Amino acid sequence: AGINVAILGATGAVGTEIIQLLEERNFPIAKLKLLASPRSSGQEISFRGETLTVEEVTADSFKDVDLVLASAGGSTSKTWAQTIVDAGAVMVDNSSAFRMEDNVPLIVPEVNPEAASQHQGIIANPNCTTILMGLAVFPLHQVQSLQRLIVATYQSASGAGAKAMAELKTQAQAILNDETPTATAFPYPLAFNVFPHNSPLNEQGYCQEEMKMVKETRKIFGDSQLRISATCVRVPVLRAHSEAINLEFAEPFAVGKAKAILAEAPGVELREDWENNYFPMPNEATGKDAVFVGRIRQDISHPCGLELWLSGDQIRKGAALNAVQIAELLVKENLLKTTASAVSV
Ligand code: A2P
Ligand code: 11C
Repeated sequence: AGINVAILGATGAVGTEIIQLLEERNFPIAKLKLLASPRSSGQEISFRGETLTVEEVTADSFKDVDLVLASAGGSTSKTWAQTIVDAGAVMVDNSSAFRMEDNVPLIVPEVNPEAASQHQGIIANPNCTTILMGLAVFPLHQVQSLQRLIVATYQSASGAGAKAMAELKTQAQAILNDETPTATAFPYPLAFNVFPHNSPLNEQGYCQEEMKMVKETRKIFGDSQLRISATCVRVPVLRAHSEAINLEFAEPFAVGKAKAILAEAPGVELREDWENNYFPMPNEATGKDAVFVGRIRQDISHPCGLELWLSGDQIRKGAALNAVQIAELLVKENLLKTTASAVSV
């Protein structure tokens, strides 16, 4: 048999990685359809030794499709979601469009795979920073309930797509040539610079990216009261995000115990060499599936606090890999069917 799969946003940073992962992980595909905007219609992409042609997404695109992996931005997802569900396909959506909808499971397979069975046609892939944080924090939260989480992010250009990655390189080159860098994908030049995440600010002074970390983590952990505060910052790294995380528990959490738990945690790789001051770095996390976690230490300001540091590939586990793992979960649990039109989008 095999599954008919469509990738919406096949030419983007995440779409490109999804195609590679489907091949690498031998996902049981009967037919793969590559969809994007009219701009890239006709572009050729190779998959399993075959050359596939990118098509413009239209109302007919989803006929005979079982699974859509969407990564073309929130507005494109909103435009096509109902058509996809009406066609009887399941949509795994990488955008933020439906994440907080009650009838849309928001899934990190290592954390809350059981939520997949509740889907009504759409499953959302969380924000990259949320996924990476969830992998490191949930195994500890399961052992000792978390009281409060404070996080600061160091986010790469890839979070803003392929254009932003190209722009970072161009800007770096311009600066090395003593030229003035220009910025279009970002509001300011990112090369040799850092700035707070540029998503819209709310009345409390938090940007949208920060509130995604708060709300999405609560939904995935199934704890609507979890106290979280985030500061999201863009750094001139191409494609892996890092995070400094402070965790407060009700009781002291022994550092050795936390390390032992994280050494066994799915999707996590412990990386620390204290003698050599060697800890996770985004350039080493790039292209890797695991989230690298290290620098786990007692918070000297709080007896029940732990500090940790992580780096994880934003495009891979932060987006494409998580989406493909959700697809694998749907196949494994026989959930690749939908009660068409049950979802309101
Ligand atoms: P295209 O290459 O035709 O613009 P990234 O996040 O790396 O910028 O990628 C965004 C992806 O979403 C690309 O594949 C892009 O296709 C696709 N995309 C953007 N806008 C649309 C749209 N209106 N309809 C379909 N695909 C879109
Ligand atoms: C960033 N995390 O790094 C964002 C991009 O909700 O999926 C992805 C936004 C999202 O800027």
